[in-house]
Amino acid sequence: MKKTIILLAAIAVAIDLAIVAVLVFDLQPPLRGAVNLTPNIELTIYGGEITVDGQVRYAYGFSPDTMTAPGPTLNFTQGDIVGITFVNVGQVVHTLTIVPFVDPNNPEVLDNYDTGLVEGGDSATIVVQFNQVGNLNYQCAVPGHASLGMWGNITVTEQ
Ligand SMILES: [Cu+2]
Repeated sequence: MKKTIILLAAIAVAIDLAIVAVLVFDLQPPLRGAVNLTPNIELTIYGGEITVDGQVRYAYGFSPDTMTAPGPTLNFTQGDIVGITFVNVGQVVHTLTIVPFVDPNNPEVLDNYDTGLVEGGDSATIVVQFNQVGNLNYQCAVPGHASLGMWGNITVTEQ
């Protein structure tokens, strides 16, 4: 009986601490991805292969004609819900994947922040809410593609 009371008290304290942590430290995920969020920004990013100084590079851009390796920096405001449509205008399969940092071979791929594999000529849309001020990246999750330039910075600034 005494053990049960101690256990219940411990659980109550743990719940209180969790509530305090959320209230005081504003612990919220840096990103929230879900199809049922309604975007306040719609963005189309094109990706594919380009040639720079005779070298094949993999690139992103705001239009098929302005793709660069690395791709353009995406600037958002905290709380923005962004619908990102990735259009693969290249020949080989690519992704657009939001990551904490660029890793060409083993990126941290989370379902809601990843278009999955997009064939040349196809497109895919992800919806992401940027909840935390700071820096993130986007990249192609196909191994080696980020090394060829298929990545970019994301900045999230205060409201
Ligand atoms: Cu790629």
